[in-house]
Amino acid sequence: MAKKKIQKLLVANRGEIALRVMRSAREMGISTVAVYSEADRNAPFVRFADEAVCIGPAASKESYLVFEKIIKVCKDLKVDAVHPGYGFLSENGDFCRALEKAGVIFVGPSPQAMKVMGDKLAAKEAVKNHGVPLVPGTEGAVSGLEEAIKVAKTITFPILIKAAAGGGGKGMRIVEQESELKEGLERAISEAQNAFGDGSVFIEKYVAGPRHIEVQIMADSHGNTCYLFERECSIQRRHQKVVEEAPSAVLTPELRKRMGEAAVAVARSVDYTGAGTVEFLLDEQKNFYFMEMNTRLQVEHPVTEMITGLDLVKLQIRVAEGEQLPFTQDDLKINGHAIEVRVYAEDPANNFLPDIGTLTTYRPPQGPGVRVDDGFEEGMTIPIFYDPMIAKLITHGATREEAISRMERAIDDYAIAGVETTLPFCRFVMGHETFRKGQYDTHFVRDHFRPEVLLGNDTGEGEAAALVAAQLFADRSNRPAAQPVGAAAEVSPWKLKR
Ligand code: MV4
Repeated sequence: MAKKKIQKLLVANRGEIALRVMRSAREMGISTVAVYSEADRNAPFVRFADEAVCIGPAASKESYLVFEKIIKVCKDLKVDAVHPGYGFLSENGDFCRALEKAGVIFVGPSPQAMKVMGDKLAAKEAVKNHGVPLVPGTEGAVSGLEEAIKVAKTITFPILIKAAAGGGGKGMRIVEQESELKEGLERAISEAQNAFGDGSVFIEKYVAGPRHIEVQIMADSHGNTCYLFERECSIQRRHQKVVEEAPSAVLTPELRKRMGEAAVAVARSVDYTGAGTVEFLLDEQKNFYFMEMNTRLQVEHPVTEMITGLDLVKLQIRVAEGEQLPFTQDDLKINGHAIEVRVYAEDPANNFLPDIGTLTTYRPPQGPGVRVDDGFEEGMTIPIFYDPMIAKLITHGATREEAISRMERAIDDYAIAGVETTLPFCRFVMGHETFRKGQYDTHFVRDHFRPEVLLGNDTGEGEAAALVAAQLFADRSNRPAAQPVGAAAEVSPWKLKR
């Protein structure tokens, strides 16, 4: 790969990630271009950019997803490279190719690597001869009921039917016994066809009570690939992550090394370059299995930055310029512990219903070990057109305990009024003994959370919940009330309890 200095970077994204990418670019002396929709005219990322171009109406399909408009801006403003952030066009191979044709660098992997990893079956096929453990199941798409029955009997029920074109939990179906297999298979195929335009499905042994552990990798175009350790993302709701931490509380150094090396093997199998994430399931016996690879910078990348001291965006940019990674695997060490909680404009007391509105009060927490990646300011309205994430709150500490207590302090210091947020839910998680022990899996929310615990009228079903409530009460009672004065009507129930 030829080396080429990037002097001007366009960020094809919005909100917190656009701002976060531009900050690193600026520190590198790279000038920044924002593209924005009419709904984001006054957003901080637009103001931060050296240049900004409106690319259309609020709806993503008419702005952030129209890559012809973005490529036109690249040509008009003589942009050298595009960073796609996450979501939107970040995993769109056609966009990469169109940029390539226009002579613009895409900050990310090759379209080919993206394509293979975007197809879950192709991904399994690519990695299977590289010593990466896979969940037992079909090799390739299921040809029909006969094969499905045969495989299911070999691997034993329960099984999981997954769509090849799915991912992130979309298009999955559990089948508990043979009598349900015919109908389950038919439905899975028709759902996959409808949702993705591709009816290919495959079968895996269903792993009960798994943990979601993903490994951050970083690869340059000179054949160097390193793992930047893992993130534990098991606290999620309907496949939406809410709390992430690094490192995982349950990996031994030996298991960490094995998973890290497996992740590197996955990346190498497709000649991966740039930042990527290899997702594994870890079962109760601590066997790990490759699930999928995400070919983008992820929302939760800050926890990795906090424990490694690295700036993943700067590394992505250096790699895109054709530079070598500035470290080897042996140079990388884990420093302390980091936790991220996602602050969504959703009401956790009301089935996480999206709550739109204006941030009448918005004061993020500060202080040692606290990082806030956000894209809003007080007085701004959360647009209804996009993901309702307001911010990511990240804390770092010397130990997991310190990261947790720092997170509790930071959540309590976070003043948001005007919309309901997931902060009370995150506070609940931090106080929960199962979380504090690190002994949680992907069923945590289902098994431990009921909205009543946030409303303070818990019916006494769970001792843990009562303990948490008592803990929260004790925590609050020795603190002065810090309320936005005169905004009582807009104060959230969480804030009222303080
Ligand atoms: C599984 C599984 C159990 N067994 N595969 C969901 C997202 C996708 N990346 C993989 N997923 C799962 N695959 C087998 N063979 C359980 C899940 C799963 C899950 C995984 C990670 C995080 C949260 C999850 C929630 C439900 C199911």
